[in-house]
Order: sequence, then structure tokens, then C-alpha cells
Amino acid sequence: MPDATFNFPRGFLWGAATSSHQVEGNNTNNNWHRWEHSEGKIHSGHLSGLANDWWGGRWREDFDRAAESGQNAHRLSIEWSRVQPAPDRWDQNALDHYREMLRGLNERGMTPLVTLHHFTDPLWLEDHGGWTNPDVVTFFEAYAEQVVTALKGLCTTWCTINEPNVVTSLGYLLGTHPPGKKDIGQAFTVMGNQVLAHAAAYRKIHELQPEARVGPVINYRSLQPRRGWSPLDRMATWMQRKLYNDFFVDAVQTGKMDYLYKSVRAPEAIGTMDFLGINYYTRQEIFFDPGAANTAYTYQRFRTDAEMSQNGFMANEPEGFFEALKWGYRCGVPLIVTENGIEDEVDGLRPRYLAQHLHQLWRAVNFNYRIKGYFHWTLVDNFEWDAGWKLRFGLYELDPETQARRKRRSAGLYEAVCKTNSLSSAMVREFAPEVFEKIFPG
Ligand code: IFM
Repeated sequence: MPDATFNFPRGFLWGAATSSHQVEGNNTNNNWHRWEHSEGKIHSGHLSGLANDWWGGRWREDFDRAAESGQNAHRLSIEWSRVQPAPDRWDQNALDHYREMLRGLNERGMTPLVTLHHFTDPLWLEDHGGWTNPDVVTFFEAYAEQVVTALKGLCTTWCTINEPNVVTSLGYLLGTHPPGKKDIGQAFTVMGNQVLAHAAAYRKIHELQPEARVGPVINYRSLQPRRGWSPLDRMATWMQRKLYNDFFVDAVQTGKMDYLYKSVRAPEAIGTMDFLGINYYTRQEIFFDPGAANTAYTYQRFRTDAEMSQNGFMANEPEGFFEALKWGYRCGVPLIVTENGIEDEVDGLRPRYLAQHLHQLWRAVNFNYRIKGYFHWTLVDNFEWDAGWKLRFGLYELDPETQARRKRRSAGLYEAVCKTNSLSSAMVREFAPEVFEKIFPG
């Protein structure tokens, strides 16, 4: 095969994604801090501790790393519990801190993408019933107002809620994230409140900043029936797709929240999506399981012959990424890949995962799916929620004790891509020769 280059459109955003609690350190006023300090919630009792010490100022060196490796954008999140430490208190110093960080991105020529809610809630909110409390809609709107008023000179692209579907499934169905519930009724309440809170924040942001681009971020999982011939597996897959992948975007498109057994009107949600953020990691197979009422009668697992990540957390399924982008395309708004990546401390699989996923991204771009950018999860290893420090997703390795960073090989591949706005056969030959034939068949 002669040398070939897959080019991306001019102005394509290339960056990495992070979230406040996972990188800042010393976040002590939110529900995750409480969860970390409750017995048996986090792998090996790990704590986020200093995390990547961004609150202490190490964001500077990490932004330098990203900028020097050709990234022209970065996605970060604001920590609600810092901005509003108590229901009646707004912390201007915290907002100044974020202003400085966004200025830091702009000075380095990087476009900021800011997420308002990435998993963590202030303790006072959790103590008021969290996302099951209908007041969360006005609380979230007020928080968005404060943040956008303070930061609108430095950012125009806002993600409202990161992975509402993960918050509900892990926090209210499986119970592995706070508040640790296993209650489908509460999960449905939270799903509805998330849509309404997103819609209220969307309208408030546009009032404050008419040129803003505002969207939700959905974790898209490619779901396939385990036994294609089984009507029960097909039905379970359909239900999971509807509730996990489709619920939120359908609600903002149709103004109806479709819980399968009932539909609730939400006309205020219609048209509150300027772009759709898609987080894609993996694909799973679905079985019908009559005993699993809490998970909509399904059981899911990876394909038996799938290539698994280091700790078995996910499978390398690049075709599912194309499917995710095709799914997003049907929404008719521009798409941003707000997360994609793999846990791989030894960086054995990541280079080919990255090459194969960027190949699928390029294919989708060539189908005119209006994709504006790609944000790799993540820049530097960070605190991976209930898995603690076990799962390492960084392009750079972190020693949380010493705060030392070390560049992984796949950072070299991503750097070459970002700097040339392309994926070439030479890059794949150098970094992931084992998949060369798959990407550039001879
Ligand atoms: O680390 C998380 C992130 O916070 C949300 N999306 C998935 C990532 C990897 O598990």
C-alpha cells in the first residue's frame, strides 16, 4: 500500500478532556469526597487527595504539555461545590481561579470547552436530596448563571451535564457511585430532572451570552443483542438503547421524556442543544435477564473474543465508535467527541486503540457528520472514581505521590495527529504496526 494520509477539516479541535474532581485535588466539599471517605466504596481505599494538583497550580505545566504537543483545545469542568460552597454563598475567589485557568488556555492558543456538571454535587445539594429534588432545576440554573457571568469573556462552548446516563445508572441503579442507590423509580426521577435542569441552564446561558454554543454530553454505549435470534435479547437491547443512549437526546428533540411505560411532556426542553457531546469508549452485548428488574431486565458483558483493556474495564471496539457518530448525526446538530480513550497503564493497547478510533472518526467526518473536534480522555492519569488510581487513562503517566509526569508512547502518536491535523500511514506504521493492514488494507 502506498503512503496515505487521512486529513481532517481545517479548524478541527484536538484536545484532551479532564474533570474538576479528578484533577484538582483537595475537593472536600462534595459528595465524592464523602463517598471516598466511606468504607469500601473506592478500590483499595484510594483517595483523590491532591489528584493532579491543578488547584495548587499544576494546570500550568499540564496546559504547557498539551499546547506543546499540538493540542488546540481543552475540555475541563467547573467544581460546583467550590463556586457555591453553601446554598447562600458564591465564592468569587473560586471563579477567579477558573478565570485564570481559562485565560491560561487562551494564552496558549487553546479553545476552552467548559462542563458545568461532571459527576460531583456540593454536599449541601446531596443533603437536600440531590438530583431527586425537583429544586435541583433552579439550583442548577442559578449555578450556571454565576459561572457563565464570570467566565463568558473567555469561553463560548458549554457542556451542561456530563454523562447524565452514567450518573443515573451508576448512582441510582448499580449503586457504585454516590448516592449509592438501587432504585429504578429514583433513577427515572433523576433522568427527568437532569433534562429540565439542562434546559433551564441552556436558556439562562443564551440569555447571558447569545453567541454561546451549549450542549449535553452523552456516554454512548454500542449495545448489541447477545443472541441475535433471541427476541428477548433483542427486546432487552432495544430497552437499554432507549433508556441509556436515547432518552436525553430524544427529550431535547421531541419535548417528551420517554420512560417506555409512560411518556412525560417537557416542552421547555425542545431545541436546547446547539451541539451534542459524545463520549464513546466501548461496546457490550445484552442478554435478557428476568431477575434484573433494576437494570431493565438486562445483563451486559463484553464479547467473549473482544480485545480487553488491561484491567478488563472495557473492550477495544472501534466500529462502535462509528456507530456512535452515526447515531449522533441523526440529531441534526454538530457533534463534538468530548471523550474517548482507554485504561492502559503499560500503554500496550492504547496506541492501536487510538489509531483505530481516529480512523473511524475520519470515516465519519467523510460522511459529513459535522464533527467539530475530538477530546481524548485524558491528558494525565487522574482519579478514576470508584476505581481510584487503578485505571490509568492518561497520555501521560502520573505518580500521585511525587506528582511526576512521564510521557507515554501514545502521546507521541496523538501529538503527530494534532500537529498535522491528520492520521497518516507513516504514523500507524510507527506507533501501531499491528493494525496497519486493518486501517490501510494493501
Ligand atoms: O473518567 C471518566 C470520566 O469522568 C467520565 N467518562 C468516562 C471516563 C473514564 O471512565
